[in-house]
Amino acid sequence: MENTLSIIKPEAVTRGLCGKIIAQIEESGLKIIAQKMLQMTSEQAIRFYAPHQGKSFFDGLVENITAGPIIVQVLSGEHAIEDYRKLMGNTNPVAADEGTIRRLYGLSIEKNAVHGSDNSDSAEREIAFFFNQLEILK
Ligand code: 3AN
Repeated sequence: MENTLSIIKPEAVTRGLCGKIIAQIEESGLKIIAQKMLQMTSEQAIRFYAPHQGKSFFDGLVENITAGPIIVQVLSGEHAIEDYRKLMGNTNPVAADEGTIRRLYGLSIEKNAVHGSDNSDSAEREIAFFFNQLEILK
């Protein structure tokens, strides 16, 4: 089994979309094996998004992710990383396939409702950023 980190971003949480997004995740067959709600500080966000440091959109990334509460989850599945990226859809909601989370609920490329790890190394780093082993179901 493979694990991936999911974030339901502030623009989705404040618009009351958590239930719908979580239902879509569950219906896809991905299993939620850890979940919590929190609000990131700027320092935490800068650390979390360190791989994007130097990119033109970095400051906006930090601003958006700290704008309100988020839900962080560990999702499990045989191909959880790829499956969740398919379920999320393209980074830019207007380019995302019909029925994907970002197409349905994303507002813009900056406010695209959800985050999912993009490979196994980042999944490991991102999961460890938010969860300790005791918080993740086996
Ligand atoms: P994804 O989340 O689809 O893996 P990444 O990892 O390339 O996309 O980018 C991380 C986040 O940065 C995206 N979720 C999006 O919110 C933001 N982002 C990516 N590309 C751009 C861009 N060209 N302009 C503004 N924000 C961007």
